[in-house]
Amino acid sequence: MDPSTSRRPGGGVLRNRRISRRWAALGAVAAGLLLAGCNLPTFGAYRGATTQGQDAFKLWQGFFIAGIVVFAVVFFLILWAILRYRKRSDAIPPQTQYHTLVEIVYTVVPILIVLTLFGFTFVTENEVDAVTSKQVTVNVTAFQWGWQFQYPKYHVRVLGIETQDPTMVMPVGETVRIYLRSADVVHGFYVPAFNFSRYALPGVTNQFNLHATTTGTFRGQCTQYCGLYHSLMFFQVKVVSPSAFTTWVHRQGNSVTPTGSITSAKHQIATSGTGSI
Ligand SMILES: [Cu+2]
Repeated sequence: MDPSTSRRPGGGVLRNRRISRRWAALGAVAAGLLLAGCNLPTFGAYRGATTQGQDAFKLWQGFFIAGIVVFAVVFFLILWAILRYRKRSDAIPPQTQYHTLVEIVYTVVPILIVLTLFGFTFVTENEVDAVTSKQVTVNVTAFQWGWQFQYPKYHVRVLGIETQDPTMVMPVGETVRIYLRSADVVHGFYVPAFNFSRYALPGVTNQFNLHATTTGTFRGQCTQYCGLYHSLMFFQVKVVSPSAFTTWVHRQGNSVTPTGSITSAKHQIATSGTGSI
């Protein structure tokens, strides 16, 4: 039986109302999910131990939710098309060359989604990359194969090679400015718990702020394949209270060697067995 013959007068209006109600329900669910944003799963990412990392995390959550919504809509449409237009007889259904409204919708909607995601990314990147006021400065130098963390204000230098991971100590609740350099080849400064990664490039100084919000010790590593012992190029970031940071600085002050090349410092580490010189 032709379905059109069973339609009652006014049936189209009723159907439209039902569809509107379904979309309203879907919208309410989406709004509820957004309002409950804090309780949403992490989708495999770190929540971020710095304000910059938390900004990146929120962006990640937004992207993941957008991906889920797009997946659900596409999956529903595929399923609907399969069921609604399944073969019911040998009769060839009406053939249409184009459908202007549908074509406009499936062109405009993806463009709007991309523009929206681009806008959120732009805002977040500006927040993460902002280098405003700072309380502590750390010069970070990557080299084959280790890290040097130098605190110019306190004349403290921490250096570690492949067998001894160095630890960068920083105070919680204060803004730390990092000046990142490489002494030889391209390296990558990456702290997963901070949701942050940046190139260390020879001849270039990259600068960024880190504002830790929780204390703890976090793993860091080089993310660019930089030679034989790249896989051993780890470091730690230890976030402590400001008073503990001051204590640490004073303790380091007794064994400071603020000058000297990385090569000579590496030799000292190898012979003295300490990563803090
Ligand atoms: Cu490296």
